[in-house]
Amino acid sequence: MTITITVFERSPDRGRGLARDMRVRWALEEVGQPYDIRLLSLGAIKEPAHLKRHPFGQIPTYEDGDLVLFESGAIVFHIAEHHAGLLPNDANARARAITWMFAALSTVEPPIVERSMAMLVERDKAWYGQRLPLLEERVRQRLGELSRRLGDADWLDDAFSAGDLLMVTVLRRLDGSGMLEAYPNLRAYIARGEARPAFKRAFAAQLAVFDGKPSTG
Ligand SMILES: N[C@@H](CCC(=O)N[C@@H](CS)C(=O)NCC(=O)O)C(=O)O
Repeated sequence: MTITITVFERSPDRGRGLARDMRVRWALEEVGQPYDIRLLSLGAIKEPAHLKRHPFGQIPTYEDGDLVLFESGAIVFHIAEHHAGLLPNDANARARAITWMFAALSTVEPPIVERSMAMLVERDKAWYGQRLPLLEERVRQRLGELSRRLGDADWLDDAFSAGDLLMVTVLRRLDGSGMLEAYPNLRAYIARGEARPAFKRAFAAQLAVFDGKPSTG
């Protein structure tokens, strides 16, 4: 049974690799699992057929036979649990890698998304000028803390893991914001993630959809 994931038929980020199917594509590439894609419009993700897959009407989803999953973190975790390469075998190292997965999605991503959403939908509000610096300060706080913890290590906990995969995709959302400039080790960390052959294959596959040349992974 081939894995099928849902992705946007027209990428709102104009092919920058930020839509969250990128995480799933990258994880599948890391473990060498082929997959098909189901292209969906922004309208189709809110229709009953997709709401059966995803209660919140979003992408990505993951289908493998009878199993249907949503939430990029849960999907990456499922892939990592069933294939070698994304979680260490040692029990404690594995628990730490899973901790970093949660940290990426529940501690680092929210302030980054909050800032982007404000820039997208609150620009015309009277209070926008006062709110934005507060949101940026929250992002900077997390970046500073993460930067201190990473130090000069290559990855968050010894070998590359699903924790790094998620953290790199989260940090990439700040691309073009200028906010990463103050953290050279985080920029190098992102670049190390992007240099992985599996990332490059995933990025090319997502970009191909934006360019109108979709291919499966
Ligand atoms: N927490 C979810 C977030 C999913 C999400 O926000 N997906 C975006 C694309 S990256 C989406 O479908 N946005 C359209 C919408 O929410 O209507 C996950 O990690 O999978």
